[in-house]
Amino acid sequence: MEHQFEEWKKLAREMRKKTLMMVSKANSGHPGGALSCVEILITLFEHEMRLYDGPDDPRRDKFVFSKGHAVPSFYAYLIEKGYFREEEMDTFRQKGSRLQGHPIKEVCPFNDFNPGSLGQGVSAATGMALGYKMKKTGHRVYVLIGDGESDEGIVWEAASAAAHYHLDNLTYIVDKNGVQLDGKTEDIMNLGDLKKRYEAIGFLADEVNGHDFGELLEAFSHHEEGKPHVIIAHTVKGKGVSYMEGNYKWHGKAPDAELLAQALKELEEA
Ligand SMILES: Cc1ncc(C[n+]2csc(CCOP(=O)(O)OP(=O)(O)O)c2C)c(N)n1
Ligand SMILES: [Mg+2]
Repeated sequence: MEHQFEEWKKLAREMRKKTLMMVSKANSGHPGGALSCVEILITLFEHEMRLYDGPDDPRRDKFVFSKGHAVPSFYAYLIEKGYFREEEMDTFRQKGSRLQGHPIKEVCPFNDFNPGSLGQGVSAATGMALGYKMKKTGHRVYVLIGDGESDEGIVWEAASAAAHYHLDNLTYIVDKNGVQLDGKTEDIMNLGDLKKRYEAIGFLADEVNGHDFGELLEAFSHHEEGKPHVIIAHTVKGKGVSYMEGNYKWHGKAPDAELLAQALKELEEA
């Protein structure tokens, strides 16, 4: 596994570099939340999800990128894996591109919902899991949620339904980077103890360091019959770039050429 982690760390660095290059080139996008979920995406797609023969395989597990604004690191992953050509990076957020500011399921592999309005992906993923459960297809559904996104009432309506209908084929992953659009989550709308909240509703809940592959793998291996699963992943917004880390100002702002160069250098030397 150690060898695997070394490979994944290299992949994480490349994903972070490409994320920043895309956002900088477009002069638009959301680097902070894209950088915080890199290890979560790698663990999901390199280990946890059953992808079988790829995006078009009807048997594969489903993925909802509910905090869809943070998609550049997912595009970077798909570029690294050859699902998008490297040149396509330059079209990020341009008209007609497959790489829109929020992923489009018709053109983005492994993306099973068109997100954008925060909270809705959680509700959609929960409905999908209910459908698969009723049809006994065996599909699992995974949804990536932001901590700021967790202010949305719809998240909690969905969570209640997930527990009520015993959706043990459903996993919520909360990217708890502590920061939302314009400040710290605890200052804007304190979420309290998320683990306890989910447990009180009826979830199996884990809390991990969301940059630690070992902890993520361990949490993903947990399962309890009849319960939906939530993994609360503590992360750093802007992870890997000194001037972005923990700073809400980089939620939705692109680095210029000079700051991009600094970021790429830091990632290379880390
Ligand atoms: C319903 C809705 N309200 C507001 C927005 C605008 N918006 C985009 S990102 C964001 C902050 C999200 O914060 P968080 O979920 O913590 O994301 P992350 O830190 O992972 O980037 C907001 C308010 C939106 N996309 N949808
Ligand atoms: Mg956040």
